[in-house]
Amino acid sequence: MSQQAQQQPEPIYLKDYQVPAYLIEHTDLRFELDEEETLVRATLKVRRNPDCSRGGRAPLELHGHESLELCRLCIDGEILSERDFIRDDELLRISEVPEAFTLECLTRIHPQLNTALEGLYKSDGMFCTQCEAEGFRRITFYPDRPDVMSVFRTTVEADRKRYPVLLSNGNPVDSGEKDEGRHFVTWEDPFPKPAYLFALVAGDLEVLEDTYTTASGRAVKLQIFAESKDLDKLDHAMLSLKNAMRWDEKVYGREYDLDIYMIVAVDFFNMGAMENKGLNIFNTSCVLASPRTTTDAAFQRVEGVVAHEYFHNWSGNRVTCRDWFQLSLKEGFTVFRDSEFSADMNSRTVKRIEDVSMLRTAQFAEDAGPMSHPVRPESFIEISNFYTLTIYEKGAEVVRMLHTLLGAEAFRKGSDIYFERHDGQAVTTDDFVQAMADASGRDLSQFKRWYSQAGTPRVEASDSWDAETGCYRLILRQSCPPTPGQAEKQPFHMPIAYGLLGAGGAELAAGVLELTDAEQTFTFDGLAEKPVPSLLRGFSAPVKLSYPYSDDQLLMLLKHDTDGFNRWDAGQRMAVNLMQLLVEDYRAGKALSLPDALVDSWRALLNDESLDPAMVAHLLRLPSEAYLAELAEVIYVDAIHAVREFLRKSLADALKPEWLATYRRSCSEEPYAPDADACARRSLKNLCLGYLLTTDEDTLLALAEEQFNDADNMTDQQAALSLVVHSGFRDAGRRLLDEFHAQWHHESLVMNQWFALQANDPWPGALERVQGLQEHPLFDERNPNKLRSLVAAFCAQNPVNFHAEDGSGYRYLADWIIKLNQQNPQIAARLLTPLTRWRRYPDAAQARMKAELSRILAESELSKDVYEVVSKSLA
Ligand code: B3K
Ligand code: ZN
Repeated sequence: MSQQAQQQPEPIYLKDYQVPAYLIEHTDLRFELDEEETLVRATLKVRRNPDCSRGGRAPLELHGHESLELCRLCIDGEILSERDFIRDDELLRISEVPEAFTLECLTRIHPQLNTALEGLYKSDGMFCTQCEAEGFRRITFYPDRPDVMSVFRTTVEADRKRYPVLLSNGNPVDSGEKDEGRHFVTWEDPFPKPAYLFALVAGDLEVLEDTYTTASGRAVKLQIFAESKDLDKLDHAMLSLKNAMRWDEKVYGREYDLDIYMIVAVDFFNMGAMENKGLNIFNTSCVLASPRTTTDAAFQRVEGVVAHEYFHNWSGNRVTCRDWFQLSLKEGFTVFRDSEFSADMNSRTVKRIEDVSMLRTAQFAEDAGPMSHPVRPESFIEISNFYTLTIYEKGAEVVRMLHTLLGAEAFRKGSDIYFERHDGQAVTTDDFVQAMADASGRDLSQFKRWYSQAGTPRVEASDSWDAETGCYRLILRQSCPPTPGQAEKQPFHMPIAYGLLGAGGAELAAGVLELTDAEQTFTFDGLAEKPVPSLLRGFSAPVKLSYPYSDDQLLMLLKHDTDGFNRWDAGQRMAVNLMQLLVEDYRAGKALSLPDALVDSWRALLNDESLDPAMVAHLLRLPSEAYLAELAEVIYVDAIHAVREFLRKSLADALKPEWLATYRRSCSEEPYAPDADACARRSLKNLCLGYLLTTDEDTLLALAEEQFNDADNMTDQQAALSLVVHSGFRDAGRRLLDEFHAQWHHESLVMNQWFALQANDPWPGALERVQGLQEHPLFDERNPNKLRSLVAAFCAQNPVNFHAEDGSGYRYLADWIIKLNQQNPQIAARLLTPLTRWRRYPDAAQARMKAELSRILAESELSKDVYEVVSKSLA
């Protein structure tokens, strides 16, 4: 083995799991926060785990990041010398310890130098933490694994003037003054928790307060903290929180357990938010909202994320994960819970369309790429790389399938059993499925393959009809492509919700089929006519289902299917079929043409004022370039873009009066509200404006400018801006960008949108413009939101420019990865995604993408995060 190979990080395996040798009964933490250095005093009550078969032979193992400066270590008051323990990059091992003892540990850390944003760090002027998954080991030496649960008492001490607000988990139990203008607050959290749920915040913050009375009559204080300039943007989060609390009582019978629930908004954050017990920490982008500064999409994201983190209090905190291979236990279940909540609060069909669109583009692409992994992975090098669409979104689909198979009542019974049986425990996905099996009496052993087998299954449907006997047969065949480490797959147990429709659209039968074999035939007798099958209603399983539909059959489903999701999907299937043919024509140098039938059906949709605007807005949106790319054998980026633009412009020209009339009809004088109906109207209106602008007519530019100037909400203003910027009106685009900048330069989140819509501008020269924007005073490469709005928006949402033939886009991304590798490894690894998909592109592009991946791999001192993604991509 070469020297280099020896130093490469090794994966850890689920099969190697061992129970912890020691448990922590109580954790007392004292933080002395300071600008230069922070002192952390940890006092742990430790005892041997009676369930550990290694008994007294097992050393005490504490995780400790290499950045920790160990000042003092004592056992039962005796100071340990360097000979008493061994420390490497990751662990501190003490080989001989008593059965039960007190461990004291004094550690020095430097939060102000922490650019990885894991552990304790500074976001603008405040201190905050992020401990999931393995950030606590950057704060002190500790068994930083989710199956070690402890009661915490935390004292935070800091300068009173700079840090008047001092927060941690649980309830405040003491506070007071110290010398030299310092003060302290002590917090106690009575619920045992793993270290990943620990949180601390210190800053100069304002608060919005409210109270919530639980179903059993307990009053809970609700507090949302933010910088004073953002105090006016917290109402929507507060309302969402109260709605989520009520919903969880009603739908799952789950009440909140502490007397206080706090949320803090911070600007520097690697992901959306974090469910720390009683003290959620949120990226500002997922909690702040006001009509003038926030789009409808962001209002809905705030509602969804606030609910998600709240729901974790049961699915995650009260019942947590045994190890990180079980991550989807809490994430898949909680995403399922938050998506059902959002469906209940808004439009169920629209929510399902949005979720499935994301799953089918991004998660399916992940599952077809080098990072493909099962919902319960077998191994990982860096757990941060496994906060994926597969764990979250596919994990939620797996829970949804259980809900479909068991029915709402048995599912609820199963969730009651799960929460009651495992309250206060760290458990596995098997435990979850077992609770569902016990509640329903069903054998779910085959179903569990959804947790262990990766890849997107395919289901091929065909049928036969016997007119004489009225017997209809539906044949379903399933298969699943190989994924890394899994060449062969066993059949899945999948619910296929269906309906059978007569020629006139009447529903002849409906239900749920259970497909368990590689091939299965389902027989329906006594039908008067050959039906058209509506399959996979509501997207009842996360699979690619094919059936040889004719356009006429799809049109019939589009008009008559009682399942809203499948009505939309019928339209998508028609559009995808057409676009795939046009891509071939384009590549063969043939002229593109727009079929009259499409124009006629869209005209009918636009003219039918009785239809739900939300549905119409979705039906008239062409499948995205990303979705067509995911479906393609080889991705021809320019052809896909050209075809989609051709269709947009042709449909705009052919239906101009209809677009204009629908636009006008969808304008409203009502004051702004982010409810489902109003959002649907705005979405349809802005869709129409987008088509209209492709016609390059000055009067329509004037219409967009008028909307930009007169809008009383960010949805309409930003839509007008981005449509003009992305249109052929280049001068007007630049002018509006300047005006928008002048109006909003003081609003950081609004400026992120301003960056992003320039970064994903498909016109030539985007890379130079993005590079220019990196010099903008508001761009800050240490802030993940800024990196996402410029670098990620360019690399992941601007395919034509990112895949430019000169390789400039690939080089640009690789340069960023190399720069961020040390500075913020989590963000670096995440930004890498577009390069990892190289196998899907034509040969010349493949070679250029691989060359950049190899250049990254050749860097010395690659973080585990980046090493894992790059090495797996090249394998
Ligand atoms: N549990 C956190 C995610 C933590 C990510 C750590 N790299 C947010 C959530 O899913 O609710
Ligand atoms: Zn979560």
